[in-house]
Order: sequence, then structure tokens, then C-alpha cells
Amino acid sequence: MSGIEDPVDDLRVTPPKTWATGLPAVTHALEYSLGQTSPRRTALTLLNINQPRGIDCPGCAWPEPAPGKRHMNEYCENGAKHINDEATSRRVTRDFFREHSIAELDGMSDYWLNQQGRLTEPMVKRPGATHYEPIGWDEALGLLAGELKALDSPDEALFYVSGRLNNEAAFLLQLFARAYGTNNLPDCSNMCHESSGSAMSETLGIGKGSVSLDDIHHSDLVFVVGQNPGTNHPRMLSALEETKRNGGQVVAVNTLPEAGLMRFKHPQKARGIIGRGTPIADQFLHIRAGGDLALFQALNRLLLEAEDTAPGTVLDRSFIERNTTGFAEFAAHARTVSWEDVLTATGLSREEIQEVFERVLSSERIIVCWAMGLTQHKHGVPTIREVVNFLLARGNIGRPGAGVCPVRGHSNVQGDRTMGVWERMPQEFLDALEREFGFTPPAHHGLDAVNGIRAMHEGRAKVFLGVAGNFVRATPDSAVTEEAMRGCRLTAHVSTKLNRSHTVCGETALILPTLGRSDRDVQGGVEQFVTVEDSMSDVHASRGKLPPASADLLSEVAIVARLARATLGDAPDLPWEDFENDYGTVRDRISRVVPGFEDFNARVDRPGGFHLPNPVNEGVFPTPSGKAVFTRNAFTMPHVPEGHLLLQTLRSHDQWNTVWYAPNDRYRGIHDARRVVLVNPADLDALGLADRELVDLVGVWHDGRERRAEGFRVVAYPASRGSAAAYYPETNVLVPLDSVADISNCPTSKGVVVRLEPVRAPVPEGAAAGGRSEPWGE
Ligand SMILES: Nc1nc2c(c(=O)[nH]1)N[C@H]1C(S)=C(S)[C@@H](COP(=O)(O)OP(=O)(O)OC[C@H]3O[C@@H](n4cnc5c(=O)[nH]c(N)nc54)[C@H](O)[C@@H]3O)O[C@H]1N2
Ligand SMILES: Nc1nc2c(c(=O)[nH]1)N[C@H]1C(S)=C(S)[C@@H](COP(=O)(O)OP(=O)(O)OC[C@H]3O[C@@H](n4cnc5c(=O)[nH]c(N)nc54)[C@H](O)[C@@H]3O)O[C@H]1N2
Ligand code: SF4
Ligand SMILES: [Mo]
Repeated sequence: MSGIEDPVDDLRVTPPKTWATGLPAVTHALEYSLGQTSPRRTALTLLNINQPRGIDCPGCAWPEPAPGKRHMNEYCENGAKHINDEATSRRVTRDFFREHSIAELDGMSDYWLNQQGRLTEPMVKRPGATHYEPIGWDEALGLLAGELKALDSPDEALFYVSGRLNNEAAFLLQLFARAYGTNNLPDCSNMCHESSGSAMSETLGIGKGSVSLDDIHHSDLVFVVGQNPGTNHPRMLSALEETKRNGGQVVAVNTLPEAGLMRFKHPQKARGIIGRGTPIADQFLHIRAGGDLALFQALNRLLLEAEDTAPGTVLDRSFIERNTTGFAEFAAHARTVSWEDVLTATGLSREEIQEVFERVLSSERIIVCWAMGLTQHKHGVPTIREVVNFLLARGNIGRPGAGVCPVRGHSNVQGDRTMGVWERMPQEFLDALEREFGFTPPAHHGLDAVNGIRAMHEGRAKVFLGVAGNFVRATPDSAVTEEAMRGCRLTAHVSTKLNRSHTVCGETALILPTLGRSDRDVQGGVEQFVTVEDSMSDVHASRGKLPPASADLLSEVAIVARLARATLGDAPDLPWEDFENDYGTVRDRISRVVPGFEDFNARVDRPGGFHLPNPVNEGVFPTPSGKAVFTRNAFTMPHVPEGHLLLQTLRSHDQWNTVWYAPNDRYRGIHDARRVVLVNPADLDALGLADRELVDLVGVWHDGRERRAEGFRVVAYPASRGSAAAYYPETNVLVPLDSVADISNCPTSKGVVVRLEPVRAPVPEGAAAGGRSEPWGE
């Protein structure tokens, strides 16, 4: 494994925090930003982030309030860090690549690679070379085009997209891939909310959430399940605070007592800066890992029984009859779930579940929000289907204050899908492309992330282009993925910053540096803007404000358009050059291909942009039957052999996905180290392990291949019994490529069976001292 550098012996542990986002959070943001760039650039980014004619935050996909309701500072600590990590004044130049061989770079940590700054010009690694060297844009794109044209089949190429990519470039990339002849468009969503999409498409007919910010504010009861908003969607806490102010309640369901779920201090308000903040969760369910299916099955059983006792008062019979199918089969099955199974799977008491149920009964309007704690389990799809059953049973879909809310990760991950970046776009979309552009897109499905790795590993895929992400570190089974990438004829990445995907490369490799969200984008003398779609289907513009990091950068739109031209040539129906010169022409095409984007250019020009209506809110369910579908989901829970734990691989507060900014996770009380594994003290006792002991994490999977992540410090922590938590991407090496969620094929990053193997070397003196973690409490 490459790039291990993290001094575990510096580890300092303090008790986990019970609140999130106060004044210290703002200071932390400024500290990181000013370490990267000048006060002037910091001020420029922060004044513009999430403002109506400003820069869309390159962080998460949480939406902004309507333009008139925005604060002067409509961003969070982490948003400020993300944008200034991009706006950094540091630069990676050709001298840097002359000084450092690829092997040397591969030995550096993910942190170090990111800290070198912005990429400045295209670079190539030629076959057999030890170093990257400069290359001109025309030659670089010609080389890539030449390799693509030389393949026996277009299906030997992969086009990976991550959710930072804007709509215009995403639309052009999928257009290019399909015109070239393949649907091989794996994306980060394959590893993220794919289970949400699978479950919701089947049951509701659309893979997107149905609620708006206003719905959250006016809901009676919001569930936050398997999600850590304090770190990953910080402004969601302002929305939940508003829910509470309006008299609504919040129930948090998590394997960890995450700080943001407990108490919130609003950074933009005096009372948030001084006081103790707002308690967020009215009830916290400290659930066992993977127990959420059982929890929602139990709630559904209770709903049915309550309806038996008081017919006509609990279920929404008329909604069920009018809008759904499969209720009888669902109900018959839901009644069979056993309390014994539920209590085992959830680790909760019957009283706790009864208490949530009382809240459900007294709530007219209910929303369920969720993220990776549900999607990245083997049974992620049935779990989300059961959430949908729960909401449908009381008609909590399609009316104000109620609905499904999968909280998206990357700022434009939802938009990229809307633009057609998916290996399985429906035929209607392909037909619309054909009508608009006059070629027939391939009909057979392409490869997703996991199948793409398999194809590269087996030599069936030979050319890899990644746009906007870090494929090598984001994917499971790092050792296998690295072999797969190294086996490619060519790997190329359109990136803003250096990362592991540039050091683990094919025979030929290209680094294609690009403008970031914050950079001003001028084409043909005219300033351009791009568009994004947030988690609640609001589409709006983003305008870069900073002078570009280097004069040799091209925009993502330009790179894709030029590559397409070099590969396919200009044709009257595919005017790549026009697309590059005027992004408005791309939006015109989108308006004719993608439903809901009619009159795109005019509507996106309004402050705040426009909302893509979700048909379920008009009572239309685009399923084959035209109705929402109740499902029967067999009870299941993770099986963890004696002496093992179920490991979840998650994010710290100081990281953006594969990139970490500092070895800290302030809210969880972890400082100066990342190679830590959080385990319940009772599990440590049962396993005969001590707090702060040094262990290897060893993956247990039936293929016999040993997967080991070395040198982690155990930290006694209030993780739910039987589970463990450690940071990604260091632990991706443990996630077997074949360990995926049923149906969605999403890697099971939250359900990895491991054993903790003590490292025999003597524990350094003093390592066990200092601030043993206290179980969570006030
Ligand atoms: N600062 C920052 N923000 C980010 C990101 C980042 O890396 N850094 N990444 C972005 C992206 S791409 C995404 S997808 C989102 C991810 O947002 P999250 O899903 O919040 O991210 P994770 O850190 O993976 O945390 C998973 C949460 O689920 C809980 N959990 C794990 N297993 C279970 C379970 O079985 N049941 C329940 N009920 N809970 C469980 C964990 O304890 C944790 O609180 O964040 C986005 N925002
Ligand atoms: N074990 C484990 N694995 C996981 C997860 C997990 O919870 N556990 N989570 C999964 C999830 S939810 C996701 S979304 C994926 C994330 O996977 P990715 O999206 O692939 O990873 P990122 O770390 O976001 O990518 C960072 C890189 O993006 C590039 N970049 C940043 N901004 C821009 C830009 O504006 N343009 C371009 N072209 N490039 C840019 C930079 O070069 C940077 O190094 O990881 C997945 N992998
Ligand atoms: S909540 Fe998300 S989108 Fe909003 S400022 Fe923070 S990181 Fe950016
Ligand atoms: Mo994600």
C-alpha cells in the first residue's frame, strides 16, 4: 500500500463534544483558509460563497434558502475550508514534477499530496518513465483521443465522474461517451447514494428526494438516520433548528452519538455564539450497525397494530387506496416481524421504540433524512424501501412537511445524474439524445464503479478517464483497485489538485489540470457561468470570482469539448467548438433533452435559479403501474462472527472525502492522528483489548485474500455494541470489491467484518495516558 504517513503516537483524545458549530468553528475555518491563501482571496471567496450571483459552495449538496432569506455568511466552517482548499495560493509546477519521481510521490500521504497546491499545466507520464513531464494541451488530448480510437471496442474505455463536476461539463461528457459508443460512465454516486436511487426508483418511480427546505422547516417530525450533519452537512443544523422553533421534533438514529445531532450553536446568531445552543434531537436512538431495517419494520408493525385497535385513525387509507399498490402483501409480511429479532438487530429497548412510535402517532407530517449509514450496507436497498413503506403508510409522501430526503454528498452529484452521467440511463433519455444530436447511443448498459474495476483488473477495460474525483482512493479494496489502474494502457485525470490517482497510474498517464468552482471562467472574451443542482432539486448558477490558478488551465467544459473534437471530429450535429465558446449553447441543448429544463438559460438567470418539480408531489408516481409501491422486505441483519466487529469507514471533521486537511476530528475528540479505531469499552473488555492499544485491522471475507490495515490505535468510544468506526480512505483496503449492497452494487463501506489484531511491539511509554474517552453524556 502506498502513502502511509500518520504518526499515531501523537494521538490525543478528549471527550466527544455534545454540540456543533459555534464560534470556535468559525475560527477553525479561518485558520485553515489563511494557511492556504491570502486574507484578500479568503475574503473574496467567503463574500461570494452561496450568494445569488456568487460561487456555489464546492462542499456538500445541502441547499441554500431562497435569495431573500440568505444570511450575509451563508456557509459553514467546512464550506469555508473546502473553497479555500481550492483557492489556495500554493502551486504544483513542472519543477515539482522534475524534482519528485512518481514512485516518490506515491510514498507521500494523501494529506501531503493535497497540500502541494493547485495543478498548473498538463503533464504526461510516458511508458516506462519514472517522472511526469510537461505536455501541451493539443498533444495531451490528441494522445488520449488516439488511445480511445485504438481500442477494439468503445466499451474498453471508462469515463468516471465525481459530483463536483458542473452540469454543462457533465452533459458534454456523457454526450461524448455515448457518441463515442459506450455507456461506461461510472460515478461517485455508485459508491454513495446508489442504494437510495435503487430503492426510490422502484417504489416511487424517481430516485430523488421529495422535500424542500421549507418542508423541513414545517415538518412535525424529522428523522435523521445514518447521517452526521454536524460535519458533513453543517447548514442542515440551521434547518433543523428552524424545525424545532416551529414546534417540530427531531429523532436521530445513529451508531455514534454525533455532536451535531445533540445540540447546535448557530454561528450567525448572537445566541448561538454565546449560549448553550439548541438541543437538536428530541430522542436519540443509539442503534446497532445495520439495525435500521429492523427499526422501520418494527415501526411499521406498530402502525398496523395501532390501526387494528383504532381503525381509520392511524393509516392514511384513502392515500393508500388511491396512490399505492402492494399494501396487503406488505401488511401481511410486516405483521410477522418478531420483537426478538428487532431487539437483537437494533440493540434498542422496546420502550425506546415505543417512545419513537408515540412521536410518530402524534405527528401529522413526517420526513426521513438519511445518508451513508443506510446506503453503504449490504441490505441498504431493502432498508430504504422499508423507510418508504413507513412514509407511505400514513400518506407522508407528496404533501407539505413530509417526504423522503436522501441527503446528497457532493455539491452537484444529483445534477450529474440528471445530466445523464449514469451507466444505466433509461431509454427515453437515450432517445432524446438521438433526436437532438442525430446519432444512436448504445442501448446496452455500461459499467459502474465496482464493475469498472473488475473490467480493468481483468484487462477488459484499458483506458480510464476520471473527471473531478480521486478514483483510486474513493474505491474499495485499494490493493485490487491499484492493480487494476496500473494494468491500464492509459489513465487520465481532469483535476484541480494532486492526489493518489495521479501516482497510481497506467502505462501512459495524463494529468489534465482544470479551473475550479472559484476560478473566473472566460471563453472567447466572455465570462461564463456553470450550473449545479442541489439535494433538493434547485438548479442555479455558479460564477467563479478569482483569477485562475494558472494561465495554462482549461475549464472542464473546454477539456471535454476538445477531447471530443480530437476523438470524433466536428460534425454539424455535434459542434464541440461552439459548446466550448459559449456554455449557453450547451444549456440550450440540455433544455431540449432533459425534462424539466425547458427555457434553461432564462430561468437559471434568475437569482436562486429554479426548482425541478418532483412528480410525487403532484401525486404522480412514474412507476410502471403509475402508483407508489409497497414492498415486502425480508428481515435481515449483519452477521458478525464471535470475536469480530462490524467496521464502518467514515469521514472526520477535517476532511473532504479522500482528502484530509488536518489529522483532527474535533467533535469526536480525536486530535493529531487518523489511524484510530473507535470501539465501545464493553466490546474492548470482551475482546481483551485496552484503550489506546495498537492493533491491525484485519478484514474477514470468504475469498481468502488477507486485507489488513496496519497500526491503528484503539480508542474507547461510545460506538454502539459490536461496531467499530475508522476513517476512510485509510481503511478502503479492508472493503472487499465483492462486498456490495444487493441490487445497487454500492460497496458496503459501513459494514466490513474485521478483527482487531494486537500488534506485538511494545506499546510506547505514555501511550495509554491522557484523557481516556468518556462514554457519551452531557
Ligand atoms: N466535511 C465533509 N463534508 C462532507 C463530506 C466530507 O468528506 N467531509 N463528504 C460528502 C459526501 S460525498 C457525502 S456522501 C456525505 C456523507 O455524509 P454522511 O453519511 O453523514 O457521512 P459518513 O461520515 O460516512 O457518516 C455516516 C454516518 O452514519 C452513521 N452510521 C454508520 N452506520 C450506521 C448504521 O448502520 N445505522 C445508522 N443509523 N447509522 C450509521 C455513522 O455513525 C455516521 O454518523 O457528506 C458530504 N459532506
Ligand atoms: N471506505 C469508504 N469509501 C468511500 C466512502 C466511504 O464512506 N467509505 N464514501 C464514498 C462516497 S459517498 C463518495 S461520494 C466517494 C468520493 O469519491 P471522489 O469524489 O472520487 O473523491 P474526492 O475525494 O471528492 O475527490 C477529490 C479530488 O477531486 C479533484 N477536484 C476537486 N475539485 C475539483 C473540480 O472542481 N474539478 C475537477 N475536475 N476536479 C476537482 C481534486 O483533484 C481532488 O484531489 O468516495 C466513496 N468511497
Ligand atoms: S453546508 Fe455544505 S454547501 Fe453549505 S456551506 Fe457547508 S459545506 Fe457548503
Ligand atoms: Mo458521497
